[in-house]
Amino acid sequence: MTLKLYFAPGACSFVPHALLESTGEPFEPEMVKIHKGENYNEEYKALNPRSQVPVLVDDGEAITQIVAIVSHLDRRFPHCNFLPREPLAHSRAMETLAWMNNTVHPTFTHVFMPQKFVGGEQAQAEVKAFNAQLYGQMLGELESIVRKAASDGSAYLGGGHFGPLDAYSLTLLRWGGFAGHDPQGYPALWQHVQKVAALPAVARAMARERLQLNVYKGSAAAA
Ligand SMILES: N[C@@H](CCC(=O)N[C@@H](CS)C(=O)NCC(=O)O)C(=O)O
Repeated sequence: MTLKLYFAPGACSFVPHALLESTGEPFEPEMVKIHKGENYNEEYKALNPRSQVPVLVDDGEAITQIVAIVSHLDRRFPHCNFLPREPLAHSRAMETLAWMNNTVHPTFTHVFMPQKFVGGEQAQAEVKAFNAQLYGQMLGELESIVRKAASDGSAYLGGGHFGPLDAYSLTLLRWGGFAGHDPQGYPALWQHVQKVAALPAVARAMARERLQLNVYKGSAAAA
């Protein structure tokens, strides 16, 4: 079995990257420089015609989309318990994972790459400002999710084991810094993310991507 992950530093590909590190199994990390447009070259487009990271290649089969990759890794490495086994807890975890991936994540994309959604500098500035404010509300929702997990006695967002919700929370709160939101404004989330970043496997993924946890430089920085 060979596993290869195409990732970009600081991107959403951090989620499978951290999970793969925590399996303890060998995998090949392949960096894609999206800031240099490498995801649009012909070779990469042959791998993923949508030109996005992450891509997980498992024994020659390319799998895209975080939700699908997470599900694949969960089945591939059942002993890691990336997702809860109990049916309702599993559905709750998938509910939150889907929300992170289909709502919170694209809201940040509107902040980071407004040019993907609208033309013209002024319209782009408006899209960016509107979504940066919306993103802050979503981090507030994530703060409530973290508080609820803690009050339920769960060490991690999916229950007793580190998993995709924890890795995604780290990524989303980091991105919040780029959107002008101080991570310390979300105390439970910030505390949780710091705990997750200290896990040896997560720390290894962060070191490979050279990630700084707190990228907040003031609210004006997002403007
Ligand atoms: N729904 C996709 C989202 C993937 C995505 O948005 N990837 C971003 C990085 S966070 C990307 O590759 N962007 C490059 C581009 O669009 O040019 C997934 O779950 O994999």
